[in-house]
Amino acid sequence: MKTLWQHCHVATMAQGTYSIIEDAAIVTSGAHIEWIGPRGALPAGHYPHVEDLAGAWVTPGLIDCHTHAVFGGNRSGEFEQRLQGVSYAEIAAQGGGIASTVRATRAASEDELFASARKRLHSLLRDGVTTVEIKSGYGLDLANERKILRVIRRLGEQLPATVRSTCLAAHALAPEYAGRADAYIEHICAEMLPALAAEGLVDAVDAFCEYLAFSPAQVERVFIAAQKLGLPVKLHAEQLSSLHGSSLAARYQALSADHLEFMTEADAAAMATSGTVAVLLPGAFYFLRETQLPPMDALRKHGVKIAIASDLNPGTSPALSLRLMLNMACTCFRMTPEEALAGATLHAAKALGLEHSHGSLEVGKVADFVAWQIDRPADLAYWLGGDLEKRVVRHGADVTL
Ligand code: DI6
Ligand code: FE
Repeated sequence: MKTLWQHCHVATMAQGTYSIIEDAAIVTSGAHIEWIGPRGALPAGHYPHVEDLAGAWVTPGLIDCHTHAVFGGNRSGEFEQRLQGVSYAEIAAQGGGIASTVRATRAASEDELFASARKRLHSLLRDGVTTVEIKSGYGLDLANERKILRVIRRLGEQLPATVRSTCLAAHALAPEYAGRADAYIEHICAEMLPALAAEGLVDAVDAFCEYLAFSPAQVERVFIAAQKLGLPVKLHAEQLSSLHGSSLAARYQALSADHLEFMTEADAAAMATSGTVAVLLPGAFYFLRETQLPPMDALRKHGVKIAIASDLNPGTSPALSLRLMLNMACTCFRMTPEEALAGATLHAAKALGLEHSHGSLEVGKVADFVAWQIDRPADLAYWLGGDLEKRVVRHGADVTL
């Protein structure tokens, strides 16, 4: 079906800037954008289906390119403990932290995980998200990683959003392999990744490169195994310390390196060369009360594309609004609202390898957009959460929740 959408202004986000069209019109044909421009230049013709957007500001549908939205239980009890002065390390030593989420996730059925993740995603989607990446990583064995990835695929089938699935089996050491990290990495490379990829459950492969997780040498083995399977890689890097995981990611043409508070200028230069997107996660920065800022000047100087994501997870970023992350990116990282919006649209699409079809409103791309009742695009990074009046269109059809 062909539809003319009008009575709106558009921030197309082409090239990662607002690229504003005032008094715009959009023609969608099926799932795609057939024409977009000033209404005065609309090609003459018959448009049987016309939608009035009531003066809205239209942006691309928001893209949350880094979440861990599928997990059992939650860790609000640990949050209370931490605020009473118990350290993250002490909590982990008592069996808390990632290990407690792994236990709860293993104990949950596929249906239970689906139901709890669906509610969290509902919050993200209500806030204008039309594409979301979800990582596994709380299963840490073949059966449980498979269970999580199957839930991710089901969410993609049942929710009005494009869902990309990332295998993060190398998130933490599986308890069965305590003291044998290299053997766990071997198990991931030789058994888990080939099996899960063959089942069509994996769009990309991620790992956690950190002194309390896996070393660059171990991550490199995971990257080599992923590339043998034809899968793109991403990396959690430089969140708590500087191991130059982001430079390693760049050497493997990673789609993105994420977190990055402790990265160096040389890491930024390497990422710029490989076109690896810097995914910044202000929710985790805020929730952990981190004080080390990501090197914004180096990222800008080298022209690294910057994305912003929620990192939605139970331990370090229980964030249910991507727009709130845009605000935090501006207040905490001193990004401009325009940079932040590019970070949740075009650059987030690139972090998922989807920049040719998603992330900006241009002819030929998918018709995923949000018509916001706001005064100007900066409002999206201005309000602290809340529920802005909007219409959400995905693949050319109204999917407002
Ligand atoms: N970095 C994080 O912030 C989360 N995972 C990661 O690699 C933490 C996940 C958790 O604490 O459950
Ligand atoms: Fe993460």
